[in-house]
Amino acid sequence: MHDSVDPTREEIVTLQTHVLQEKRRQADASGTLSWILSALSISAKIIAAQLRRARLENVLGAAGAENVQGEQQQKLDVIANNVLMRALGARDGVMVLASEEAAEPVVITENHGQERGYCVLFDPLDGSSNLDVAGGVGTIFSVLRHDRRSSRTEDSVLQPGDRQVAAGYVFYGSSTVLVLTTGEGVDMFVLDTSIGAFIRVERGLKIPATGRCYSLNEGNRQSFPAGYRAYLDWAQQNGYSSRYVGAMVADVHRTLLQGGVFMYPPTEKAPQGKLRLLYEANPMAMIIEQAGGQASDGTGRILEVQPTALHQRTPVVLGSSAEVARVMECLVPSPEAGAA
Ligand code: P6P
Repeated sequence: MHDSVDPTREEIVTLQTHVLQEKRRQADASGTLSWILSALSISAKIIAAQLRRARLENVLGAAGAENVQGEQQQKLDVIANNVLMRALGARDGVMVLASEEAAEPVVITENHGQERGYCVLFDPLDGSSNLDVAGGVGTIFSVLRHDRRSSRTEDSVLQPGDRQVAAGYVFYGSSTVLVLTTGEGVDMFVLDTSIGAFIRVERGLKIPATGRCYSLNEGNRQSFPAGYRAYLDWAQQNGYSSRYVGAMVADVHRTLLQGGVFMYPPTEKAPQGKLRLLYEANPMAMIIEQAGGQASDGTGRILEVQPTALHQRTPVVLGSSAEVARVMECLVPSPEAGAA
């Protein structure tokens, strides 16, 4: 005998319904941001479908070119980038697109009339080197309003992360998960491929306040600044676990759901860290802070950094508040600690 299900308790909310609900809550919303989020959703579905068939259709492996980062582009990096450029470039309200795969921002339109347009920045396929081993990869996105004070339209992307109006990621793992914030909490959606829709599975997601797990590439330990090495000694003496996929979306997604701390410290090879501020660190920092966690560049909030270049990099320490605080105690010992 099935318990009677109260139909009003089991509301089925798709990403589209959720976006429309959010728009209705914001009196001045014109719907342009909703259109942009819809384009990101369509892009995610297309990319997910491409990834699932990559090995079968021989689109794995290197594309035979390097991106602006000097990294070997994977074929699917190029495919994912093209999908996002096409889907977003056709949407009313998009003024500038910026991608990890493009040296410069792409200006879609110089003027969006009265209403301010938007800039969308993205890493189309983060962690793509994991693809050849069927590992988790992701798309990371950040949405800013166009800054009319910018002398050049493309410079509008150089805004601190605090100015993001939306941010999130798509994790292509055992399921395709989209995690989104528009500044009022974090919501999570899972793609139901049988109906081609993202279904909301978490509303107001919060990161656990603690988590006895750290996530970083320990192969770089010898070139970490001393404070990071001191933290690792402390964590290992206190029974912490280590988890590291090598794809930021996978590592941050696990940290968001289970707690802990994810880091990419400065190294000799990457003195400013490896991760990019505008389309990796900022969107992830907004998600983590909106979920109640913290995101630092090792000295201060990532979201307060004033960018000076599209592809600039930053150290990253993000996750559960208590765990980030512990790392910061090692990086920036308090005067009391020195006196103790
Ligand atoms: P490493 C993937 O190449 C990436 O940009 C991030 O997704 C990931 O967190 C990091 O680099 C991994 O870098 O040096 O540990 O392989």
